[in-house]
Amino acid sequence: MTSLLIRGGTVVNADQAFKADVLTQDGKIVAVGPNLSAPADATVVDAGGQYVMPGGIDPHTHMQLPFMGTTTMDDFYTGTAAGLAGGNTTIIDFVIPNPQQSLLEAYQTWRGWAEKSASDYSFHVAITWWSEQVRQEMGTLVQNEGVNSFKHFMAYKNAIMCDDETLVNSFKRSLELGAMPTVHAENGELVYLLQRQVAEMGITGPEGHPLSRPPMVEGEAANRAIAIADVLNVPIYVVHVSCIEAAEAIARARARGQRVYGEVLAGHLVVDDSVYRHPDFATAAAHVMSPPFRGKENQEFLWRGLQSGNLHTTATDHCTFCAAQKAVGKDDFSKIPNGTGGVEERLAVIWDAGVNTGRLTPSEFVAITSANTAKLFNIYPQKGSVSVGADADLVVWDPAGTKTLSAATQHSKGDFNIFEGRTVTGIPSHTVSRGELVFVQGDLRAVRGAGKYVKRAAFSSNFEASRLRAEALRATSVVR
Ligand code: URQ
Ligand code: ZN
Ligand code: ZN
Repeated sequence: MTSLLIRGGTVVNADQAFKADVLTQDGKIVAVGPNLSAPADATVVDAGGQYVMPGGIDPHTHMQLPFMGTTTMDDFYTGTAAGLAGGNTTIIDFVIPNPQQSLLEAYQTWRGWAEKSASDYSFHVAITWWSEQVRQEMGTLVQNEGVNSFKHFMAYKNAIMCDDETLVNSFKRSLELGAMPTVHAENGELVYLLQRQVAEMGITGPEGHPLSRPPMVEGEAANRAIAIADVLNVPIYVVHVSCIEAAEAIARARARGQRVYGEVLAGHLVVDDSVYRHPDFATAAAHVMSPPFRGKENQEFLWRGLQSGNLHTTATDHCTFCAAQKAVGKDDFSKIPNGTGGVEERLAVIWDAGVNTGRLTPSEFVAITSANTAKLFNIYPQKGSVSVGADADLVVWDPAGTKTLSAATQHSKGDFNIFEGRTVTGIPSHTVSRGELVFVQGDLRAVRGAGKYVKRAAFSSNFEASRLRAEALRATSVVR
Protein backbone atom coordinates (compact mmCIF):
# COMPACT_ATOMS: atom_id res chain seq x y z
CA MET A 1 0.00 0.00 0.00
CA THR A 2 1.48 3.35 -1.06
CA SER A 3 0.83 6.07 1.48
CA LEU A 4 1.90 9.66 1.11
CA LEU A 5 1.40 12.38 3.70
CA ILE A 6 1.80 16.00 2.50
CA ARG A 7 2.13 17.97 5.71
CA GLY A 8 1.96 21.61 6.74
CA GLY A 9 0.80 23.12 3.46
CA THR A 10 -2.10 25.33 2.40
CA VAL A 11 -4.59 23.40 0.31
CA VAL A 12 -5.92 25.48 -2.61
CA ASN A 13 -9.06 24.43 -4.43
CA ALA A 14 -11.07 26.47 -6.92
CA ASP A 15 -13.56 27.42 -4.20
CA GLN A 16 -11.35 27.91 -1.13
CA ALA A 17 -7.87 27.79 0.38
CA PHE A 18 -7.14 26.47 3.86
CA LYS A 19 -4.31 25.07 6.00
CA ALA A 20 -4.47 21.28 5.93
CA ASP A 21 -2.50 18.08 5.57
CA VAL A 22 -3.30 15.69 2.74
CA LEU A 23 -3.08 11.91 3.06
CA THR A 24 -3.19 9.66 0.02
CA GLN A 25 -3.37 5.87 -0.19
CA ASP A 26 -3.14 3.70 -3.31
CA GLY A 27 -3.61 6.60 -5.69
CA LYS A 28 -6.61 8.25 -3.98
CA ILE A 29 -6.89 11.11 -1.51
CA VAL A 30 -8.16 9.56 1.74
CA ALA A 31 -7.98 12.49 4.18
CA VAL A 32 -7.66 16.29 4.10
CA GLY A 33 -7.42 18.08 7.43
CA PRO A 34 -5.24 19.38 10.28
CA ASN A 35 -2.57 17.28 12.01
CA LEU A 36 -3.16 14.06 10.10
CA SER A 37 -1.33 10.93 11.19
CA ALA A 38 -0.04 8.49 8.62
CA PRO A 39 0.89 4.80 8.48
CA ALA A 40 4.45 4.08 9.62
CA ASP A 41 5.56 3.30 6.07
CA ALA A 42 4.11 6.48 4.59
CA THR A 43 6.31 8.86 2.64
CA VAL A 44 6.12 12.31 4.15
CA VAL A 45 6.51 15.58 2.22
CA ASP A 46 6.98 18.79 4.17
CA ALA A 47 4.82 21.40 2.43
CA GLY A 48 5.42 24.17 4.97
CA GLY A 49 5.10 27.59 3.32
CA GLN A 50 3.81 25.99 0.13
CA TYR A 51 0.48 25.39 -1.57
CA VAL A 52 -1.02 21.97 -2.24
CA MET A 53 -3.14 22.19 -5.40
CA PRO A 54 -4.86 19.80 -7.80
CA GLY A 55 -2.44 18.76 -10.52
CA GLY A 56 -2.77 20.78 -13.72
CA ILE A 57 -5.10 19.47 -16.43
CA ASP A 58 -4.08 20.56 -19.93
CA PRO A 59 -7.18 20.21 -22.16
CA HIS A 60 -5.27 20.78 -25.38
CA THR A 61 -2.14 18.86 -26.40
CA HIS A 62 -0.95 17.02 -29.50
CA MET A 63 1.58 14.40 -28.57
CA GLN A 64 2.97 12.27 -31.41
CA LEU A 65 0.71 14.09 -33.90
CA PRO A 66 1.24 13.39 -37.62
CA PHE A 67 0.63 16.84 -39.12
CA MET A 68 1.64 18.82 -42.22
CA GLY A 69 3.83 15.99 -43.48
CA THR A 70 5.72 15.29 -40.27
CA THR A 71 5.17 14.17 -36.65
CA THR A 72 5.59 16.19 -33.46
CA MET A 73 8.82 15.78 -31.48
CA ASP A 74 7.12 14.80 -28.21
CA ASP A 75 5.45 11.43 -28.01
CA PHE A 76 3.00 10.47 -25.29
CA TYR A 77 5.80 9.52 -22.89
CA THR A 78 8.10 12.50 -23.32
CA GLY A 79 5.22 14.97 -23.51
CA THR A 80 3.42 13.76 -20.40
CA ALA A 81 6.74 13.45 -18.52
CA ALA A 82 7.50 17.07 -19.38
CA GLY A 83 4.07 17.98 -18.08
CA LEU A 84 4.73 16.23 -14.76
CA ALA A 85 7.92 18.29 -14.36
CA GLY A 86 5.70 21.36 -14.54
CA GLY A 87 2.94 20.15 -12.20
CA ASN A 88 0.60 18.96 -14.97
CA THR A 89 -0.92 15.55 -14.16
CA THR A 90 -3.55 15.03 -16.89
CA ILE A 91 -3.69 15.86 -20.59
CA ILE A 92 -6.67 15.79 -22.92
CA ASP A 93 -5.20 15.11 -26.34
CA PHE A 94 -6.87 14.68 -29.75
CA VAL A 95 -7.70 11.76 -31.96
CA ILE A 96 -7.69 13.28 -35.46
CA PRO A 97 -9.04 10.85 -38.09
CA ASN A 98 -8.21 11.56 -41.73
CA PRO A 99 -11.26 12.50 -43.77
CA GLN A 100 -13.05 9.26 -44.76
CA GLN A 101 -11.23 7.34 -42.00
CA SER A 102 -13.23 5.45 -39.40
CA LEU A 103 -13.31 7.35 -36.09
CA LEU A 104 -13.04 4.09 -34.17
CA GLU A 105 -10.00 2.99 -36.17
CA ALA A 106 -8.24 6.31 -35.50
CA TYR A 107 -9.28 6.16 -31.84
CA GLN A 108 -7.68 2.70 -31.45
CA THR A 109 -4.48 3.98 -33.09
CA TRP A 110 -4.20 6.88 -30.66
CA ARG A 111 -5.05 4.66 -27.70
CA GLY A 112 -2.10 2.47 -28.71
CA TRP A 113 0.24 5.43 -28.96
CA ALA A 114 -0.86 6.76 -25.57
CA GLU A 115 -0.14 3.56 -23.62
CA LYS A 116 3.41 4.87 -23.01
CA SER A 117 2.07 7.97 -21.20
CA ALA A 118 3.66 8.84 -17.86
CA SER A 119 0.56 10.68 -16.62
CA ASP A 120 -3.18 10.21 -17.05
CA TYR A 121 -4.69 11.16 -20.41
CA SER A 122 -7.98 11.42 -22.24
CA PHE A 123 -9.06 12.24 -25.80
CA HIS A 124 -11.25 14.67 -27.67
CA VAL A 125 -12.12 13.11 -31.04
CA ALA A 126 -12.02 15.32 -34.14
CA ILE A 127 -14.83 15.18 -36.70
CA THR A 128 -13.09 15.75 -40.03
CA TRP A 129 -15.85 14.45 -42.35
CA TRP A 130 -19.52 13.52 -42.19
CA SER A 131 -21.55 10.41 -43.00
CA GLU A 132 -24.01 8.05 -41.36
CA GLN A 133 -20.96 6.00 -40.30
CA VAL A 134 -19.46 9.03 -38.50
CA ARG A 135 -22.79 9.61 -36.80
CA GLN A 136 -22.93 6.01 -35.60
CA GLU A 137 -19.32 5.92 -34.46
CA MET A 138 -19.76 9.09 -32.40
CA GLY A 139 -22.40 7.18 -30.47
CA THR A 140 -20.09 4.23 -29.91
CA LEU A 141 -17.31 6.51 -28.68
CA VAL A 142 -19.61 8.20 -26.17
CA GLN A 143 -21.41 5.09 -24.99
CA ASN A 144 -18.48 2.64 -24.90
CA GLU A 145 -15.23 4.60 -24.77
CA GLY A 146 -15.84 7.51 -22.41
CA VAL A 147 -15.44 10.22 -25.04
CA ASN A 148 -17.61 13.25 -24.28
CA SER A 149 -16.14 15.91 -26.56
CA PHE A 150 -15.81 16.26 -30.32
CA LYS A 151 -13.39 18.71 -31.99
CA HIS A 152 -14.03 20.61 -35.21
CA PHE A 153 -11.25 22.32 -37.13
CA MET A 154 -12.76 25.24 -39.05
CA ALA A 155 -9.29 25.91 -40.51
CA TYR A 156 -6.85 23.72 -42.52
CA LYS A 157 -8.64 23.65 -45.88
CA ASN A 158 -7.89 20.60 -48.07
CA ALA A 159 -6.84 18.74 -44.92
CA ILE A 160 -9.02 18.40 -41.81
CA MET A 161 -11.28 21.44 -42.17
CA CYS A 162 -15.01 21.07 -41.41
CA ASP A 163 -17.61 22.76 -43.62
CA ASP A 164 -20.91 24.01 -42.19
CA GLU A 165 -22.70 20.78 -43.12
CA THR A 166 -20.31 18.83 -40.90
CA LEU A 167 -20.47 21.41 -38.12
CA VAL A 168 -24.28 21.39 -38.10
CA ASN A 169 -24.64 17.61 -38.22
CA SER A 170 -21.92 16.96 -35.68
CA PHE A 171 -23.14 19.60 -33.24
CA LYS A 172 -26.66 18.18 -33.46
CA ARG A 173 -25.29 14.67 -32.88
CA SER A 174 -23.25 15.93 -29.93
CA LEU A 175 -26.42 17.28 -28.32
CA GLU A 176 -28.19 13.96 -28.80
CA LEU A 177 -25.28 12.15 -27.16
CA GLY A 178 -24.63 14.63 -24.34
CA ALA A 179 -21.19 15.47 -25.66
CA MET A 180 -19.45 18.87 -25.84
CA PRO A 181 -18.61 20.14 -29.32
CA THR A 182 -15.36 22.12 -29.46
CA VAL A 183 -13.94 24.23 -32.29
CA HIS A 184 -10.68 25.54 -33.66
CA ALA A 185 -12.27 28.80 -34.83
CA GLU A 186 -10.53 30.19 -37.89
CA ASN A 187 -12.18 30.61 -41.29
CA GLY A 188 -10.11 28.23 -43.38
CA GLU A 189 -11.35 29.64 -46.70
CA LEU A 190 -10.13 33.13 -45.75
CA VAL A 191 -6.78 31.71 -44.55
CA TYR A 192 -6.37 29.87 -47.86
CA LEU A 193 -7.06 33.01 -49.88
CA LEU A 194 -4.93 35.31 -47.70
CA GLN A 195 -1.99 32.88 -47.77
CA ARG A 196 -1.98 33.14 -51.57
CA GLN A 197 -2.41 36.91 -51.52
CA VAL A 198 0.48 37.34 -49.06
CA ALA A 199 2.66 35.07 -51.19
CA GLU A 200 1.74 37.09 -54.32
CA MET A 201 3.08 40.16 -52.46
CA GLY A 202 6.41 38.32 -52.37
CA ILE A 203 6.25 37.59 -48.66
CA THR A 204 7.49 34.03 -48.04
CA GLY A 205 8.94 34.28 -44.51
CA PRO A 206 7.23 33.60 -41.15
CA GLU A 207 6.17 37.26 -41.01
CA GLY A 208 3.54 36.23 -43.56
CA HIS A 209 1.88 33.81 -41.14
CA PRO A 210 0.01 36.38 -39.00
CA LEU A 211 -0.79 38.42 -42.10
CA SER A 212 -2.72 35.43 -43.47
CA ARG A 213 -4.69 34.91 -40.22
CA PRO A 214 -5.79 38.35 -38.95
CA PRO A 215 -7.98 38.41 -35.82
CA MET A 216 -11.25 38.76 -37.74
CA VAL A 217 -10.54 35.41 -39.44
CA GLU A 218 -10.85 33.98 -35.93
CA GLY A 219 -13.67 36.30 -34.90
CA GLU A 220 -15.84 35.27 -37.86
CA ALA A 221 -15.40 31.57 -37.21
CA ALA A 222 -16.03 31.94 -33.50
CA ASN A 223 -19.21 33.87 -34.21
CA ARG A 224 -20.36 31.29 -36.77
CA ALA A 225 -19.72 28.30 -34.52
CA ILE A 226 -21.43 30.04 -31.58
CA ALA A 227 -24.44 30.93 -33.74
CA ILE A 228 -24.81 27.37 -35.00
CA ALA A 229 -24.60 26.11 -31.43
CA ASP A 230 -27.20 28.69 -30.37
CA VAL A 231 -29.71 27.61 -33.02
CA LEU A 232 -29.16 23.95 -32.11
CA ASN A 233 -29.22 24.77 -28.40
CA VAL A 234 -26.02 22.87 -27.69
CA PRO A 235 -23.17 24.14 -25.47
CA ILE A 236 -19.89 24.89 -27.23
CA TYR A 237 -16.22 25.18 -26.19
CA VAL A 238 -13.91 27.38 -28.23
CA VAL A 239 -10.27 26.29 -28.05
CA HIS A 240 -7.24 28.63 -28.10
CA VAL A 241 -9.11 31.92 -28.05
CA SER A 242 -6.33 34.34 -29.03
CA CYS A 243 -7.90 37.71 -29.83
CA ILE A 244 -10.42 40.34 -28.82
CA GLU A 245 -12.74 39.50 -31.74
CA ALA A 246 -13.19 35.90 -30.60
CA ALA A 247 -13.29 36.71 -26.88
CA GLU A 248 -15.98 39.35 -27.51
CA ALA A 249 -18.05 36.86 -29.49
CA ILE A 250 -17.99 34.55 -26.49
CA ALA A 251 -18.79 37.35 -24.02
CA ARG A 252 -21.74 38.56 -26.16
CA ALA A 253 -23.19 35.05 -26.37
CA ARG A 254 -22.75 34.44 -22.66
CA ALA A 255 -24.42 37.77 -21.87
CA ARG A 256 -27.43 36.42 -23.78
CA GLY A 257 -27.41 33.30 -21.62
CA GLN A 258 -25.78 30.93 -24.10
CA ARG A 259 -23.54 28.17 -22.79
CA VAL A 260 -20.26 29.08 -24.48
CA TYR A 261 -16.88 28.33 -22.92
CA GLY A 262 -13.45 29.63 -23.91
CA GLU A 263 -9.92 28.26 -23.59
CA VAL A 264 -6.77 30.39 -23.56
CA LEU A 265 -3.23 29.19 -24.25
CA ALA A 266 -0.46 30.22 -21.85
CA GLY A 267 1.48 31.38 -24.91
CA HIS A 268 -1.25 33.74 -26.10
CA LEU A 269 -1.30 35.33 -22.64
CA VAL A 270 2.36 36.44 -22.63
CA VAL A 271 3.87 36.14 -26.14
CA ASP A 272 3.07 38.78 -28.77
CA ASP A 273 3.31 39.02 -32.56
CA SER A 274 6.69 40.76 -32.56
CA VAL A 275 8.18 37.26 -32.61
CA TYR A 276 7.27 36.94 -36.31
CA ARG A 277 9.47 39.92 -37.15
CA HIS A 278 12.58 38.32 -35.60
CA PRO A 279 15.41 38.43 -38.15
CA ASP A 280 16.37 34.82 -37.51
CA PHE A 281 14.14 32.48 -39.58
CA ALA A 282 14.35 29.62 -37.07
CA THR A 283 13.23 31.85 -34.18
CA ALA A 284 10.31 33.34 -36.10
CA ALA A 285 9.31 29.97 -37.57
CA ALA A 286 9.44 28.35 -34.13
CA HIS A 287 6.54 30.62 -33.17
CA VAL A 288 4.36 29.64 -36.14
CA MET A 289 1.21 28.23 -34.65
CA SER A 290 -2.48 28.91 -35.26
CA PRO A 291 -4.11 31.13 -34.27
CA PRO A 292 -0.91 33.19 -34.34
CA PHE A 293 0.48 35.19 -31.41
CA ARG A 294 -1.29 38.53 -31.47
CA GLY A 295 -0.67 42.20 -30.72
CA LYS A 296 -0.21 43.07 -27.06
CA GLU A 297 -3.68 44.63 -26.73
CA ASN A 298 -5.21 41.17 -27.10
CA GLN A 299 -3.33 39.76 -24.12
CA GLU A 300 -4.86 42.08 -21.51
CA PHE A 301 -8.28 41.31 -22.95
CA LEU A 302 -7.66 37.58 -22.53
CA TRP A 303 -6.51 38.06 -18.93
CA ARG A 304 -9.66 40.05 -18.20
CA GLY A 305 -11.72 37.32 -19.82
CA LEU A 306 -10.23 34.81 -17.41
CA GLN A 307 -10.74 37.17 -14.45
CA SER A 308 -14.36 37.88 -15.37
CA GLY A 309 -15.36 34.28 -16.04
CA ASN A 310 -15.99 34.82 -19.75
CA LEU A 311 -12.99 32.61 -20.50
CA HIS A 312 -12.63 29.46 -18.47
CA THR A 313 -9.64 27.24 -19.01
CA THR A 314 -5.98 27.50 -19.94
CA ALA A 315 -4.06 25.06 -22.10
CA THR A 316 -0.92 24.90 -24.21
CA ASP A 317 -1.74 23.27 -27.56
CA HIS A 318 1.60 21.49 -27.01
CA CYS A 319 2.56 20.51 -30.54
CA THR A 320 6.35 20.65 -30.89
CA PHE A 321 8.33 20.66 -34.13
CA CYS A 322 12.11 21.12 -34.23
CA ALA A 323 14.05 23.61 -36.38
CA ALA A 324 14.67 21.07 -39.14
CA GLN A 325 10.94 20.30 -39.34
CA LYS A 326 10.03 24.01 -39.35
CA ALA A 327 12.62 24.63 -42.11
CA VAL A 328 10.39 22.82 -44.59
CA GLY A 329 8.66 26.19 -44.87
CA LYS A 330 11.91 28.12 -45.47
CA ASP A 331 10.62 29.52 -48.76
CA ASP A 332 6.88 29.35 -48.07
CA PHE A 333 5.52 30.19 -44.62
CA SER A 334 2.31 28.25 -45.30
CA LYS A 335 4.41 25.06 -45.27
CA ILE A 336 5.88 25.66 -41.80
CA PRO A 337 4.39 23.00 -39.48
CA ASN A 338 2.08 24.81 -37.08
CA GLY A 339 2.69 24.28 -33.40
CA THR A 340 4.58 25.32 -30.26
CA GLY A 341 5.24 23.75 -26.85
CA GLY A 342 4.40 24.67 -23.26
CA VAL A 343 3.03 21.67 -21.35
CA GLU A 344 5.85 21.96 -18.79
CA GLU A 345 5.74 25.74 -18.43
CA ARG A 346 2.00 26.53 -18.37
CA LEU A 347 1.43 26.55 -14.59
CA ALA A 348 4.56 28.56 -13.73
CA VAL A 349 3.95 31.11 -16.50
CA ILE A 350 0.33 31.65 -15.46
CA TRP A 351 1.21 31.80 -11.74
CA ASP A 352 3.98 34.33 -12.39
CA ALA A 353 2.02 36.52 -14.82
CA GLY A 354 -1.36 35.95 -13.18
CA VAL A 355 -1.08 35.46 -9.41
CA ASN A 356 2.13 37.42 -8.75
CA THR A 357 0.64 40.43 -10.58
CA GLY A 358 -2.66 40.30 -8.68
CA ARG A 359 -4.72 39.37 -11.75
CA LEU A 360 -5.69 36.01 -10.19
CA THR A 361 -6.09 34.64 -6.68
CA PRO A 362 -4.58 31.21 -6.02
CA SER A 363 -8.07 29.72 -6.15
CA GLU A 364 -8.76 31.36 -9.50
CA PHE A 365 -5.43 29.93 -10.68
CA VAL A 366 -6.62 26.45 -9.71
CA ALA A 367 -9.92 27.06 -11.50
CA ILE A 368 -8.33 28.00 -14.82
CA THR A 369 -5.47 25.48 -14.75
CA SER A 370 -7.39 22.45 -13.50
CA ALA A 371 -10.87 22.57 -11.94
CA ASN A 372 -12.77 24.28 -14.77
CA THR A 373 -11.43 21.83 -17.33
CA ALA A 374 -12.43 18.95 -15.06
CA LYS A 375 -15.95 20.40 -14.73
CA LEU A 376 -16.41 21.19 -18.42
CA PHE A 377 -15.33 17.72 -19.49
CA ASN A 378 -17.11 15.94 -16.65
CA ILE A 379 -14.25 14.46 -14.62
CA TYR A 380 -14.71 16.68 -11.55
CA PRO A 381 -14.06 16.08 -8.66
CA GLN A 382 -12.15 12.91 -9.62
CA LYS A 383 -9.74 15.40 -11.14
CA GLY A 384 -9.32 19.10 -10.37
CA SER A 385 -9.94 18.91 -6.63
CA VAL A 386 -7.97 18.21 -3.44
CA SER A 387 -10.75 16.31 -1.71
CA VAL A 388 -11.41 12.89 -0.21
CA GLY A 389 -12.08 10.32 -2.92
CA ALA A 390 -10.38 12.29 -5.69
CA ASP A 391 -7.42 10.90 -7.61
CA ALA A 392 -4.16 11.72 -5.84
CA ASP A 393 -2.97 14.03 -8.61
CA LEU A 394 -1.36 16.93 -6.78
CA VAL A 395 1.23 19.63 -7.13
CA VAL A 396 3.11 21.09 -4.14
CA TRP A 397 3.73 24.65 -5.18
CA ASP A 398 6.64 26.74 -3.88
CA PRO A 399 5.56 30.38 -4.29
CA ALA A 400 9.07 31.61 -3.56
CA GLY A 401 10.89 29.23 -5.89
CA THR A 402 12.36 30.72 -9.05
CA LYS A 403 13.40 29.30 -12.40
CA THR A 404 14.50 30.64 -15.76
CA LEU A 405 12.62 28.83 -18.49
CA SER A 406 14.75 27.57 -21.37
CA ALA A 407 14.97 24.96 -24.11
CA ALA A 408 18.32 24.04 -22.55
CA THR A 409 16.64 22.72 -19.42
CA GLN A 410 13.17 21.75 -20.59
CA HIS A 411 12.12 18.09 -20.59
CA SER A 412 10.24 18.35 -23.90
CA LYS A 413 12.02 16.87 -26.89
CA GLY A 414 11.37 20.09 -28.78
CA ASP A 415 14.41 22.30 -29.42
CA PHE A 416 12.73 25.64 -28.78
CA ASN A 417 10.93 27.28 -25.88
CA ILE A 418 8.47 30.11 -26.56
CA PHE A 419 9.07 31.29 -22.96
CA GLU A 420 12.89 31.28 -23.41
CA GLY A 421 14.66 33.39 -20.80
CA ARG A 422 11.55 34.17 -18.77
CA THR A 423 12.39 34.00 -15.06
CA VAL A 424 9.34 32.95 -13.07
CA THR A 425 8.64 33.06 -9.34
CA GLY A 426 6.42 30.22 -8.22
CA ILE A 427 7.30 26.69 -9.31
CA PRO A 428 6.37 23.10 -8.44
CA SER A 429 8.54 21.49 -5.76
CA HIS A 430 6.71 18.13 -5.93
CA THR A 431 4.29 16.54 -8.38
CA VAL A 432 2.17 13.55 -7.37
CA SER A 433 0.51 11.40 -10.01
CA ARG A 434 -1.94 8.75 -8.79
CA GLY A 435 -0.30 8.91 -5.35
CA GLU A 436 3.26 8.46 -6.63
CA LEU A 437 5.94 11.16 -6.23
CA VAL A 438 6.98 11.70 -9.86
CA PHE A 439 8.79 15.02 -9.55
CA VAL A 440 10.83 16.02 -6.48
CA GLN A 441 12.70 19.32 -6.39
CA GLY A 442 13.98 19.12 -9.93
CA ASP A 443 14.30 15.35 -10.05
CA LEU A 444 11.84 13.90 -12.61
CA ARG A 445 10.83 10.32 -11.81
CA ALA A 446 8.26 9.82 -14.56
CA VAL A 447 7.45 6.19 -15.31
CA ARG A 448 6.76 5.22 -18.93
CA GLY A 449 3.32 3.66 -19.17
CA ALA A 450 2.20 4.62 -15.64
CA GLY A 451 -0.51 6.93 -16.97
CA LYS A 452 -4.06 5.69 -17.38
CA TYR A 453 -6.79 6.50 -19.86
CA VAL A 454 -9.48 8.67 -18.25
CA LYS A 455 -13.03 7.97 -19.38
CA ARG A 456 -15.38 10.96 -19.39
CA ALA A 457 -19.11 10.32 -19.03
CA ALA A 458 -21.63 12.09 -21.24
CA PHE A 459 -23.63 15.04 -19.95
CA SER A 460 -26.90 13.32 -20.71
CA SER A 461 -28.76 15.18 -17.92
CA ASN A 462 -27.94 18.77 -18.95
CA PHE A 463 -28.05 18.16 -22.66
CA GLU A 464 -31.27 16.16 -22.50
CA ALA A 465 -32.93 19.15 -20.82
CA SER A 466 -31.53 21.44 -23.51
CA ARG A 467 -32.82 19.18 -26.26
CA LEU A 468 -36.28 19.02 -24.72
CA ARG A 469 -36.32 22.80 -24.32
CA ALA A 470 -35.37 23.25 -27.97
CA GLU A 471 -38.23 20.97 -29.02
CA ALA A 472 -40.67 22.83 -26.79
CA LEU A 473 -39.51 26.15 -28.25
CA ARG A 474 -40.04 24.88 -31.79
CA ALA A 475 -43.47 23.54 -30.82
CA THR A 476 -44.57 26.89 -29.35
CA SER A 477 -43.17 28.81 -32.34
CA VAL A 478 -45.29 26.60 -34.64
CA VAL A 479 -48.37 27.46 -32.56
CA ARG A 480 -47.60 31.21 -32.96
O1 URQ B 1 -4.45 23.71 -34.76
C1 URQ B 1 -4.10 22.99 -33.82
O2 URQ B 1 -4.58 23.12 -32.72
C2 URQ B 1 -3.06 21.93 -33.99
C3 URQ B 1 -2.94 21.43 -35.39
C4 URQ B 1 -1.73 22.43 -33.42
N1 URQ B 1 -1.11 23.48 -34.18
C5 URQ B 1 -1.38 24.80 -34.00
O3 URQ B 1 -0.82 25.63 -34.69
N2 URQ B 1 -2.25 25.19 -33.11
ZN1 ZN C 1 -6.16 24.40 -33.21
ZN1 ZN D 1 -4.44 22.05 -31.16
